[in-house]
Amino acid sequence: MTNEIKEILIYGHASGPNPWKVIMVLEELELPYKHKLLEMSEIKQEPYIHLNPNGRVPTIEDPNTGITLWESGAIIEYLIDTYDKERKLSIDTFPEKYHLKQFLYFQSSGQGPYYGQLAWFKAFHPEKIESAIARYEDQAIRVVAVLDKILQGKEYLVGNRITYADIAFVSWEVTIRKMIPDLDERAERLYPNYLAWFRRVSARPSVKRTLKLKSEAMA
Ligand SMILES: N[C@@H](CCC(=O)N[C@@H](CS)C(=O)NCC(=O)O)C(=O)O
Repeated sequence: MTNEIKEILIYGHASGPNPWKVIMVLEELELPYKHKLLEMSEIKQEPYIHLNPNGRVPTIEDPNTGITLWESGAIIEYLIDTYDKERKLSIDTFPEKYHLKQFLYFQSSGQGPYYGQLAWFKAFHPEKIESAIARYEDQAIRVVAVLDKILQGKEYLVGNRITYADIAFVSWEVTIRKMIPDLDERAERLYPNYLAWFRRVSARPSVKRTLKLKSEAMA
């Protein structure tokens, strides 16, 4: 089936975690794709903002269906609905189908933005504002604690097997380790369910492949 599918074009950026989150799903589903890496300045200008007026990556263009789509969560839902017919990364039964969406929304609104703000205030903001750094580090750790509690006695977030819900979190979990370098050490003591899950999902060949592509892109 994969042979009949034309390459999906994804616009991304070397260091930004959100495009890599989508690439992990493309890799898992073994879909053909081409990754067009943009510079930060290109993301804010024509011709790219014609595709995505929000001036952020990722965006995909899928010649198989004619869709142009941005927002990484929406792209993942689209890829799952369109291409995961064998339910490799999804579950279609009730209530799991909705729990998958719950975790994708939690990731997109509860993990990504807090981790992103921590990265911004720690690494990019021109002034060092300790209260902002403390606020977002507290929030990042709170998200870790929530995940740890959810994962008590479980290997995966939904249905006791890997799904797009687990995959969606990994890219930001990798990035946040640069902002909280002792996170693994802290998690070993305080958040062992979370840490075991993070290591389990990160060990997947698709995730490892994606992270290798990312480090090559950043070199
Ligand atoms: N909610 C968006 C966030 C996209 C986003 O912020 N992407 C970052 C890269 S990870 C970006 O384009 N940054 C450029 C900028 O902030 O100007 C999504 O999930 O797709």
